[in-house]
Amino acid sequence: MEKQLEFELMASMMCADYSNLGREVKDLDEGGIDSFHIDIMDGRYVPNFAMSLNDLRCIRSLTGKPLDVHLMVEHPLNTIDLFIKSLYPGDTIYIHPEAEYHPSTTLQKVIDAGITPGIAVNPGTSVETISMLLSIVDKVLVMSVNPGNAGQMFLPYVRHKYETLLDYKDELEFDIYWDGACGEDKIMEYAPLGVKGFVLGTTLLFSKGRNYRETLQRIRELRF
Ligand code: S6P
Ligand code: MG
Repeated sequence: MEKQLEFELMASMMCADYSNLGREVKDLDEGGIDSFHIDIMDGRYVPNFAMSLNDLRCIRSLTGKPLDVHLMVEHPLNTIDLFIKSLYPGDTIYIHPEAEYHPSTTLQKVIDAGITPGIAVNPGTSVETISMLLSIVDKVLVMSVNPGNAGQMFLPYVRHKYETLLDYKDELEFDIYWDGACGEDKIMEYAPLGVKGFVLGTTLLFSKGRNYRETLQRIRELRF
């Protein structure tokens, strides 16, 4: 029998139209997005710059929905206070464990501040490498493309990692989120398996004109 599943949809705000960011946030908010995904890059950990702290603060002031801050920066401990200060309980910070000497120290700082702790896992990083952190974090953001850019091709070898993490998620109490090249086909395949949420960028949300409400509604009405 077909069924409707509950899953979260996040808007990748680096793909938004910055000529009218306020309108973008309002349309996504009213269109039914669950949270706003904020990609922060330092030009070192990844070869790009995306959104700034000012963009984050601007979006934080425009919506009451949660923010999902994805830090693609070297040594996030050095600047994590700036992000923590700009967020509310219920918001999330993801760090890349490879970017930090002592990722659990940084994650503890996030936890102590009442922000939801997460790790982002690169396509080339194995579950074994990050297994000790799985019991500390609430969320695991699995990268289906290499971090740094929107509009990239899905890397099929990450499928195996989703399967492994899905096996651990209940015992270690974390949720799995999808980031990169997310189309309806991926939601159809992975939401029923237990992936909790999907970051939507150019593949599904920002490439289809500006009617976010219609796009989000169509995704919500998918039958599994
Ligand atoms: C990539 C970043 C992602 C992208 C998102 C874009 O470094 O972390 O959040 O913005 O994946 O989606 P798409 O559909 O353009 O790949
Ligand atoms: Mg991201």
